[in-house]
Amino acid sequence: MHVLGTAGHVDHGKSALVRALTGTDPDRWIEERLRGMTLDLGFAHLRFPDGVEAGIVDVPGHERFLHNMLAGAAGMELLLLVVAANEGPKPQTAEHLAILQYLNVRRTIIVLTKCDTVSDDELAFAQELARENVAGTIAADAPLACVSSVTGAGLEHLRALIHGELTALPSRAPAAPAYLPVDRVFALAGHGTIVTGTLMQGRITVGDTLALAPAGRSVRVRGLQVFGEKRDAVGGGSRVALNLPGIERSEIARGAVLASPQLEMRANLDVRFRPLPGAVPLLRRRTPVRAYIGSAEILGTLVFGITPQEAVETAATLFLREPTVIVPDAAFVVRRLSPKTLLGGGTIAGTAVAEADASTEPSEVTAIVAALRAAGLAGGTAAALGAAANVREDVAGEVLVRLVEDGRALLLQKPTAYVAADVANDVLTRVLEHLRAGEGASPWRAGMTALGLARALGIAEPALLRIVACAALDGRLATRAGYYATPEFVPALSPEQQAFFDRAFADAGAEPLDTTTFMAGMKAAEVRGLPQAFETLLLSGAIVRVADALYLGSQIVEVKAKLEAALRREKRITMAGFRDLIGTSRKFAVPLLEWFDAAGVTIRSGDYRVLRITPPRRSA
Ligand SMILES: Nc1nc2c(ncn2[C@@H]2O[C@H](COP(=O)(O)OP(=O)(O)OP(=O)(O)O)[C@@H](O)[C@H]2O)c(=O)[nH]1
Ligand SMILES: [Mg+2]
Repeated sequence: MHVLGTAGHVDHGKSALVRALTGTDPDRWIEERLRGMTLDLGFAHLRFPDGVEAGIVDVPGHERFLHNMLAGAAGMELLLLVVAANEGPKPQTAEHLAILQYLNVRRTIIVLTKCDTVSDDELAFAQELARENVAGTIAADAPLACVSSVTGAGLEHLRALIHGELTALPSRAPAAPAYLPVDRVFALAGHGTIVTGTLMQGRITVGDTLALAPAGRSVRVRGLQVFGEKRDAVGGGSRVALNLPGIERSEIARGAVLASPQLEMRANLDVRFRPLPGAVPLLRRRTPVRAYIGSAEILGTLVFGITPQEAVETAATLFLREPTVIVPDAAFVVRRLSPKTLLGGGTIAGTAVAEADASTEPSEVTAIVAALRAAGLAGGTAAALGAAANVREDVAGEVLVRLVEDGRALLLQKPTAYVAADVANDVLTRVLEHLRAGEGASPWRAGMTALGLARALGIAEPALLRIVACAALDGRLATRAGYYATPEFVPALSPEQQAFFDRAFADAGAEPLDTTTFMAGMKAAEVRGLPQAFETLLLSGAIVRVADALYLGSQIVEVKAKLEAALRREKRITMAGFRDLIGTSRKFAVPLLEWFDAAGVTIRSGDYRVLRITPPRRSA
C-alpha cells in the first residue's frame, strides 16, 4: 500500500478534492468545518474497483499550521500538488514543494482545482503559470490534471492518473524493520489507547512487541486496523491504527515512534544537509533548529565542520534534545527556531549504504555485507547490523548465517558478533606474520598472549581476542594456556638454555628444586630468554611446580605411578604412608598429595587419601 498526500496553498481546494475523490471529509474537527480551513492533518481512504488502494493524508495550507503539515509530510510517496486555477501558485505552494523535495515523495501530480471558476483562456494561462513555477522542483515533469470538486469535471482523468502512479510505485521495503511515526493518539472507551500513523517500512502483526520512543519502553500490539477494517498484519505504506494496552493517553503523543526493538534511539546524528538557497546566510557553525523527522518536531542544533557558503550538500551533525528512532537514510527537514524559516533538509547518514553495483544479490544481502564492512573488527549482532542495513532482525540473521556458511562472515563469541571475513582475515594475516617473526627470533617462547599481540599490532585487545579465539577454534592458530602460536610451531630451547635446566636438576639430585633459589639462579645466569624458556617448560609439563618446589615432569609421573599402584593395592594411604612410599620428607609430601588432590588423582577422606573414581578433572 502507499500513501498519497496533498500539498498547496491555503484555500486552494485540497480538502474538497479529497472529499470529491473519496467521499470522506478530511476536516475532522468541528472547528475546521466551521472555519472552512484545515488546521491539522486529515485522513481518507482511496479505493479503486480493482483493489488498488491508498491512504490519503490531507495537510493544512495555512502557514501557521506548517508544523502539522510537516508531521504528515514524511509519509507521502505520491503527491497531489494542489493549485487553484483562479489564483495560481502562491507562497505555500512553493514552501510545501521545498519541504517535500527533502522527504520521500517519489511521484507528483499537479492538480489545478476550481476549474469551474475560470474561462478556458484563464485555465490555459493557469496551466502555463503552474508549469513555470514548478520548473526545477520535484514536480517539474509531473502530469497535470484540471478538475472541479464542485462539478466533478476532470475527476475521472485524475483518478486514472492516480491509479497509474500507484501501481507503478515500488513496494515499501518489506524486509526492513518496522518503523511507524505516530501522528494521532486518542483514547477509545473500552479499548484504551489508540495511535495512528503511516507504517513507513516493514510489517506489524497483532501480538508484536514494539519499542516506543522516546519513552523507551516496549508495547504490545493488541489490535490493528486499516481504515476501520480489522487486520492481523499490515505492510509498509499502510495507514494503521494500533490498539496499545497498558499505555496511558498521556504517555504518548504525535512525534513518538513505534519501531521494531532492534532499532535504537539516537540523539546525535550524522547527516547530509542541503540548505535552501535563501537560507544559506542564516546558517552558523552551530545553528539552533527545529528538526522534523518522521512525525516529530524536535529541537536541536545543527553543527557544521565548515559553515556552508552555498546551497550544496554538506556533512553536518544534528544534536537532538530528545532521542528518537531513525532508520538508515531517513529524511529530515529543519526550520529556524524563530522566526520559523525553512532552512533545508537532507538525510540522516545510514551506517551502511550498499553501493548500487552490478551485483545480482538480493538488496538485503548487499546491504548486510556493507554493514558488516562498516562495522569493522567490532562487528555486530544480527539486530545491530540489520538496523544499520535497514533489514529486519530475522532476515538479517538468515543472511548472516548464509554469509558464514559461504565464508564471507565469521561468527565471533563473547559477546556474539558477526565480522566480515575479509576484515578478520586481514587481522589474522597480520597476527600470523607477527607470530612467525617471533617464533623465528625466539623459538623457546610458548607463543604470544592476545594482549601482547594486540599491543604489537595496535588493535584493541577485546576485538583481537575474539578473532584469535575464533581462529584457534577452526585450527588456523594454535593456543595453549592463553598463548597463541602458528599451528605448526613447536617451541625449542637454545642449547644454552637446555644446558642450564639440565645442570640445575642434575645438581639437585632426587630433591626438588626450591623455586625462589632457582629463580635467583636463572636471573644470575645471563643466558638469553631463560624466563620465557622456563615458562615454556612449565606449560609443556616438562617442569612441574608444586607449591614452592620444582620437579621434572618425569619425576611427577614416577611418583604418580607409585601412588596409584599403592592405592590400588591398599585402597587408602595416610600422609606418613605416602611419605615413606616415595622416600621423601613431610615438607615435600604434604604439598605433593595436595597437588594430586587438585589434579584429580586422589581424594581426601579424613586422615586418608583414596583414588578418585570419578573421571579426573582436566587440570591434570
Ligand atoms: N467552485 C469551486 N470551489 C471549490 C473547489 N474546490 C474547493 N472549493 C472551495 O474552496 C474553498 C476552500 O476549499 P478547501 O478544500 O477547504 O481548501 P483547502 O486547500 O483544503 O484549504 P486549507 O486546508 O485550509 O489549506 C471551499 O469553500 C471550497 O468549497 C472547486 O473545485 N470549485
Ligand atoms: Mg483543507
